[in-house]
Amino acid sequence: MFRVFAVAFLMVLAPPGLAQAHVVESGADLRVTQTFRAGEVTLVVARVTQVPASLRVSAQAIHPTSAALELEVRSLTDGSSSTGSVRVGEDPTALPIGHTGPHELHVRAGDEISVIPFRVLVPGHDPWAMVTDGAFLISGLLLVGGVLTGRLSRPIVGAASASVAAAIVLTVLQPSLPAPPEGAAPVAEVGRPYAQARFSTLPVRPATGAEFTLTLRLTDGSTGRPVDDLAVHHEAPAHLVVTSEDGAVLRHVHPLRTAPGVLAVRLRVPQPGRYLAYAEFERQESGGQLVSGAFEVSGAAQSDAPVHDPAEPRLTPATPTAGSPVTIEVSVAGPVQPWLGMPGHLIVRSADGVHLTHAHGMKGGGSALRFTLTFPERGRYLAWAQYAAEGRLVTRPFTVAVNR
Ligand SMILES: [Cu+2]
Repeated sequence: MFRVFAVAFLMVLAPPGLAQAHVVESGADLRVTQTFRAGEVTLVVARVTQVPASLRVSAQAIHPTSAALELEVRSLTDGSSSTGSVRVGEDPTALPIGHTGPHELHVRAGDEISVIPFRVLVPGHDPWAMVTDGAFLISGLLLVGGVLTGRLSRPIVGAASASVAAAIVLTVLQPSLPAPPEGAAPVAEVGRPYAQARFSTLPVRPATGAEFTLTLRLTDGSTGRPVDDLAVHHEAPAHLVVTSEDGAVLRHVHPLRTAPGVLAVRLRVPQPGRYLAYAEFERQESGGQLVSGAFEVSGAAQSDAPVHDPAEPRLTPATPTAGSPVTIEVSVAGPVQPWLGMPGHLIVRSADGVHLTHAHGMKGGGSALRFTLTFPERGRYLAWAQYAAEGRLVTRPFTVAVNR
């Protein structure tokens, strides 16, 4: 009883554990969004509490596609694997696994394959819990024994009190002596070096209206080796924003990991000219990073390209100032579905392409999404509010003038 109370108390005091978004553990499901040619899919790998287990994998999408995804889960510990297939919005498939530790989820859609590394973690064996339980058990036995025999002498009460005190001390110490989950990676002492990024397209000179592959190669700034330790943040290992220089075209996609340190996505754009590409990602145990590149598209403009519905946002203050936060409210029609774990996203690029920022929106007053951000310097900014509604991704462009 006392232990239950003490533990409950500690749970309130103890800070919540750092989110380890690239792992499958008893705490949370792993959600990874990937942009395939057929559409964007969020793979959901359900939590496990023990191994062997059946790993339940399902697929979700804003805009459901009927295409099946072929799945394979592979243990990097012994190479064992199991396969299955899943359709968006349907029941999860169960893939048997036998180990904790590093795994890969291979996802195939048509001729595209993404290999998603992740770790299976289960609660570790905690030697302190046994000691604490033992101490409480001894104190309980001493007290109960004393009451039953009618001899609650001072030595017995003293021994019981000592056991309770020892148990409390151990319980208090436990958060600083946690058992690492089984299957966890060794902890690096410091953050990782910056990743150096190189963007390329195939073909080298894409044509309007024709599919091309945009590839991002990441190498470690220290060793020059491929960067293959991206953490999943906002439900994707990397967020890629591609804009035409004039801002008329925007693509916000989540590239596939095609090889260690290589991320690729198939794109099609309607307008020729220069395009700016930005990728946001996070190495494990390190901060976020934004890298950029550019490429050229030739050919004639496609007249049948879908046109975005411009937004007329409400700004507070009405004239934003560089270096001070501004609140931007964008009205939405109809109920908003979560996308990448948030109701809304706002991408902001300076007209010259030097700055790119990304803000997350909360539901504001009435049917509006509210974003708060700070512009770094005066000038004209291109902005795109994005949210999911009625089974599609809505992009609402607007511009903001920052005067001083
Ligand atoms: Cu994204």
